[in-house]
Amino acid sequence: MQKFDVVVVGAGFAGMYALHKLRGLGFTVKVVEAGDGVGGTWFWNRYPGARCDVNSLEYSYQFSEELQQEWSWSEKYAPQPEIVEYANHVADRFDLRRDIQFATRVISMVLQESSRWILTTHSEEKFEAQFCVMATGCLSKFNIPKFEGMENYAGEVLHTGDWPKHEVDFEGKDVGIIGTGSSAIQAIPIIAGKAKSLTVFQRTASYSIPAHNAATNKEYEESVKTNYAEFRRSNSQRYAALNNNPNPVSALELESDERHAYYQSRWNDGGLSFLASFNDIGSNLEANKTAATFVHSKIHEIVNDQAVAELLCPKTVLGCKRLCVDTNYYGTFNRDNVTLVDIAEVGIDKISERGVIARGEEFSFDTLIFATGFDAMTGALLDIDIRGSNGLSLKEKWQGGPKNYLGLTISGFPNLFTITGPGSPSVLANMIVAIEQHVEWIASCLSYLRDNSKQKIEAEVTAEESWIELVNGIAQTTVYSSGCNSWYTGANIPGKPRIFMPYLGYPSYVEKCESVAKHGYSGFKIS
Ligand code: N01
Repeated sequence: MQKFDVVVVGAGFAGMYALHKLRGLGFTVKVVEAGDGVGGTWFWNRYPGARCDVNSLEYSYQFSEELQQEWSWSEKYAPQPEIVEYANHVADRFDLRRDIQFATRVISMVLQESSRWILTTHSEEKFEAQFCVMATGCLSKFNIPKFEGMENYAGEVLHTGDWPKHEVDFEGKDVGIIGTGSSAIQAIPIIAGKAKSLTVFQRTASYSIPAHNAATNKEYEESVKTNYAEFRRSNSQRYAALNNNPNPVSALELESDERHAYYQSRWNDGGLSFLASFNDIGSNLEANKTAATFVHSKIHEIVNDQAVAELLCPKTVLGCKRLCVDTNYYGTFNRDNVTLVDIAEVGIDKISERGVIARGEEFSFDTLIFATGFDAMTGALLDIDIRGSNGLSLKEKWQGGPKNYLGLTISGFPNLFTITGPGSPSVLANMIVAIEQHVEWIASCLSYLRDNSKQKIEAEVTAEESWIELVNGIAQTTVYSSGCNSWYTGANIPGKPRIFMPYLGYPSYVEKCESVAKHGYSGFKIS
């Protein structure tokens, strides 16, 4: 059995940086990755139109000044192949591959009395490690709902989160797509331009803001690179660690015309910074409604058929589900070959041999695409049979919902760390910024243990309980407490416990992590 100080599960952006950082500190590290390449979510999500919705000058590593100076993004929002190219460049540049074992899925992890972990892979290979770092991703276990008759469908089936490596040919084909979240919203305009027909099954309409993507503005790139460190530092002070130009004014302070004009300017800028148009969109339902009403007006302006436009207008609180960023999404519904099927009230009856039966009608397809999302944040972790102290399984521990401390450690599971786990800012912050912060905190913690000749660290139950209370308490002060249904709460997976998982507010999270470390890892038992 191969033995290491640390085994990292996953070679996405989190696993790659964990390897680089920990190896640099002199730990022996092995990364085990299910896919046959690096890049994690960007490795798997190869659907047409996939691209980042955070400016690539921000959605990139900052741990190496040389790396961030030498790499140039071709577009403001890099497309998926370029992000994978970047991941490969990082893997080569920092010689990561020699410590990554690809095409290897970890299926179980068992804590030994020695507080070391034994990991077993799908091919019965075993690794032993003193510490495990779970870099398994928040959106990596894709979800195909259990529709009746699935097994009967004879056409091609695809999922946006597990897209084939070869190019899918849509030419002359009748295509159906279920779901209208971020993935579908990016894929629909591209597929519509290729397929003979595209039928979109919408259960819940999404708010989407135009990306206005463009080739990288070289002047802007240069200005950022002139003082990249300061650019990163100032972004990290922002709520979501994004350079989103927050407006400190309440939406309710302005007259309606003035407010509309301001929303229009944000719409023209495009992207996620729309959420920062006013300081209370995320905390006050009345303010939120003004943003929603503005987006509704845009949808009605863009879409010719007003009945279709009305169906595309979300009735939910803006931001409850992740805001989408698109290129010509709403306008795609003006095409003759695109049909919107509203299944909000009725759902999908079943899948037949030829396609989908909904609203009492059968829709026949050559290709059926599931853009039905993920068992988010906990799915990939719970897919592994993780057994901690006294044989307790993580599944049992989390049967009422995920509980942990700092989003990084779980009581009963010593020497195990999660990156961008539930209870961390992760998906509601710039992911790569959050990843680097988590990795650096873990690296400092392991160095501290080594320097103090300690073998074991475990979150205290009371610290964990207070943390969950804190995460929920913060969410209660926002519009997320208004009954939001989304993968943030587990609501998209039938039977999954409902709990708001992300920690809201990157800067205050960092402060808490730093304070814990500064106070000798308060809230942890160390031995
Ligand atoms: O998944 P989703 P996604 N019957 O869960 C529908 C990130 N991301 O892959 O809303 C019918 O958002 C479901 O309907 P409803 C980003 O964080 C980022 O699109 O549950 N429909 C919904 O419309 C994003 O939030 C980027 O009613 C069913 C859709 O499927 C996250 O990934 C790009 C159904 C799922 O939407 C996930 O996005 C892409 C059922 N039984 C993704 N079950 C960028 O960076 C589900 N649906 C740009």
